[in-house]
Amino acid sequence: MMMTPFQRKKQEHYFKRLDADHNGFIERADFEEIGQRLATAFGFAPENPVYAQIGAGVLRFWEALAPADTNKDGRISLDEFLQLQQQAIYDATPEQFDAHIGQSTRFIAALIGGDPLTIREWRIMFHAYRLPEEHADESFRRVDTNGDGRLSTEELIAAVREFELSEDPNAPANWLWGPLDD
Ligand SMILES: [Ca+2]
Ligand SMILES: [Ca+2]
Ligand SMILES: [Ca+2]
Repeated sequence: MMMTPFQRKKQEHYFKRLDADHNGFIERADFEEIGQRLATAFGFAPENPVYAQIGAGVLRFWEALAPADTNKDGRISLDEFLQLQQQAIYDATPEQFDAHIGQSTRFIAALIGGDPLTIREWRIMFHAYRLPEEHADESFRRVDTNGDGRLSTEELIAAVREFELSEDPNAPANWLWGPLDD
């Protein structure tokens, strides 16, 4: 199924969030920067081996996205990204979709703090990804659907699913990466 205009808007929003240096392309450098910010925010100095481990973990996201670079210029344009998301999400069978979001969500949760995540870890994630930090708490509150002050991986997977698929302009998970309209 072709992604709807609202789904496309959310994918464009997500693309802009991943483009950490805001040059209009997702590149390896964006993920290097996210890894450095994440390791620093967790209090690791560059000489600590954990710093490099975190960086390598974040780079796995880049490696997973790299096949989207169909014109092989070493960076992913918005069009290339939308094409990848169309295939991975909207053309996928429900089983393929679940495997795709389950794997990537578990991986990111493990990287930023495990299961469940605390609000402190969520704020660090917002900082590392250059998401609007003033909205981290509100995003956490909306995605923490059972309101226990912790984000389980299950809640996070449900939020990613809602972000990718929902047509509801008021869906809580529209706030996953901060408000859509900023
Ligand atoms: Ca970039
Ligand atoms: Ca490209
Ligand atoms: Ca919860």
